[in-house]
Amino acid sequence: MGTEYGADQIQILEGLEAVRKRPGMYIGSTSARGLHHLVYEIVDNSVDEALAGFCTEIEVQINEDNSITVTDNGRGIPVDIQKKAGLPAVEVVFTVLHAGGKFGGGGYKVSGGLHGVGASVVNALSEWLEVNIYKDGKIYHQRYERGKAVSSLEVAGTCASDLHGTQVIFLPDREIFEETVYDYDTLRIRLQETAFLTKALKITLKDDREEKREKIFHYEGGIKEFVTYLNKGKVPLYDQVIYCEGTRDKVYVEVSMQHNDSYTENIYTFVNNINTPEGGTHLTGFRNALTKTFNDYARKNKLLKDSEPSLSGEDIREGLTSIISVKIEEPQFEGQTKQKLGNSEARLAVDSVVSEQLTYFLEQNPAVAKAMCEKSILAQRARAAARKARDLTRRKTALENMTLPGKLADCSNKDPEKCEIYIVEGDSAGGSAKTARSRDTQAILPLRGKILNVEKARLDKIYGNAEIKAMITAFGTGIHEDFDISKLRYNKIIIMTDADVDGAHISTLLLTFLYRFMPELIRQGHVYLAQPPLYKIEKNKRIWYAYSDGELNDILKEIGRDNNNKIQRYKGLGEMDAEQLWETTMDPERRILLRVNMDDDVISELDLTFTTLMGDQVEPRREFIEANARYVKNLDI
Ligand code: TTJ
Repeated sequence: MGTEYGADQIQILEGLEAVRKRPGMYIGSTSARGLHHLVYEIVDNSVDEALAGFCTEIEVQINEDNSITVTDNGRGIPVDIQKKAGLPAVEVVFTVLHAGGKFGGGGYKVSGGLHGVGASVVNALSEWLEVNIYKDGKIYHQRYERGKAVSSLEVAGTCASDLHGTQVIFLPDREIFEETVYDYDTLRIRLQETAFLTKALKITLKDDREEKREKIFHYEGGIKEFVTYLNKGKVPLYDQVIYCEGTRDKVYVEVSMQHNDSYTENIYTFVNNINTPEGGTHLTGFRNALTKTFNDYARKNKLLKDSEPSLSGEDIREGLTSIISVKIEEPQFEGQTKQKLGNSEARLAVDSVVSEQLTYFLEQNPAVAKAMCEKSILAQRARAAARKARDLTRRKTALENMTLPGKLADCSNKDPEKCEIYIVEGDSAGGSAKTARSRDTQAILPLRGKILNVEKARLDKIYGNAEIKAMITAFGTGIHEDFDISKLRYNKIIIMTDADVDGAHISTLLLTFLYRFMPELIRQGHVYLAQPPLYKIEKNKRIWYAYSDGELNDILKEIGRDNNNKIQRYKGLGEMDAEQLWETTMDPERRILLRVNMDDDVISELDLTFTTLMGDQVEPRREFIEANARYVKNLDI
């Protein structure tokens, strides 16, 4: 084996060559994102085995050389010869394109999402990959290099006769990937999400590199615990997490939900464990059921008088955290990014399961029903007030072309592509920035004091807020359903705050606003954080700026640490004069900008930071501020 090539083998090799030639077609990208995708592809096979009821534990280990080991305790990939290919089934899994998930038949498969491409693609993109299968007292082993088998499947040893499972070890190919260092937190977030979605499955993540770490994710309550986790740091409106579960027309439905005292809706939907950020039929079914069931209950129990209007879906969903998870045999994905569920049977199934079980829940828990109803009625009133305020601003747009805010020092260039706007904390820093800027392309909008936390205010108050109004008019795009990216007046929106804890907090509040009201701006990469220096070092009339403590040390090492340098620690933007501000933070040739990212694949770090950490409780918020830099990843110079 491995030396004689039949027609089948040649086809196989051509298939994997195609993967190596155009990796992006198969895993989306060869950046860090694609690198992490390899792990998900492999782990998804074990999750399928768990969904089939044969695997209870998965361990993922990042090894010292950034190779990855995935081990499960499932039945083990079949090792018998597959007639069609004349090869052991396991070899087919790793060498034939799209062979993944074809064994056993039936059941729900995780693979099938955007890049659910199977193990052979991971193999093709790995410098080497080894598989060990524990089955019937034997350990089967095979090794591949850049997709090609370099040994035949052989029994490499014996094991206890009741031991069973699969282990895969692979090293992503440095010839293919621009980034080959795994990020623990990226894997942690995704694996935790998978564990929440797969009730009782235990997933261990180990980091065996310099900084040893280990985390076990194991949730008996599944998505019920997911909601509790998402509501951490907020005040729940009632103690219970409502949970509905059932199967209709072969669609397995699970829904969990709980209201908190905030005003935002946080609903995450999944199909076969794959996040569907654009929603789809399962979400529609849920919304229908919730609105109808709740109104029916409220009327029947006189929480709503006959004379009062029905509560809208939006009113009922205010402050709702919910997970909708369906498992379906043949999911159909629609929409521009193929992230929206299209199967109509999913709508009917979710509607039916939720209607039935929510009705029962409300009848059993009248106090919860009452709390939900009171909150919804308040939401309804606030929405009416907000509508009035918004209609006013809308009319303005139509009639007088909306005047730009007075505090805005706009740029003279009229080509949005070339323009950028600095959102600056405080009037004094705003003043320096106005002097420092390049008038042609840089606009400055100074904001005063604390920015409103949109997670903790109702719409009417938000629309009435001067700073928020100023930003909305300056950007030009409108918000929510009115949002129109083609009207964006600046290609870059740059948040510039002091490099301290207060500054970090203000950045967060601003990002929260952008994230909730104009998420497309972040998604399309228009939002940046300016990076003012932390230190100025002066020696013999020469000046250095350091943007981190590490950099300060490097500079001091280079120029020598002595009494002749005067080191200045910048406490705020205000301590810099206009020229310094320009040199260090605003000059497009010299500044450092951090682009704010949003990853739609998983409930992103950004999402979690906002949902878990922007709430009322003090401790998580402090944690957030300390970890503030984490959700800002791409470096753009
Ligand atoms: C399929 O149906 C027959 C019995 O074995 C089933 C199977 O293939 N199970 C399975 C595959 N468990 N674990 C895997 C697997 C694990 C890893 C880490 C990687 C791959 C490609 C598959």
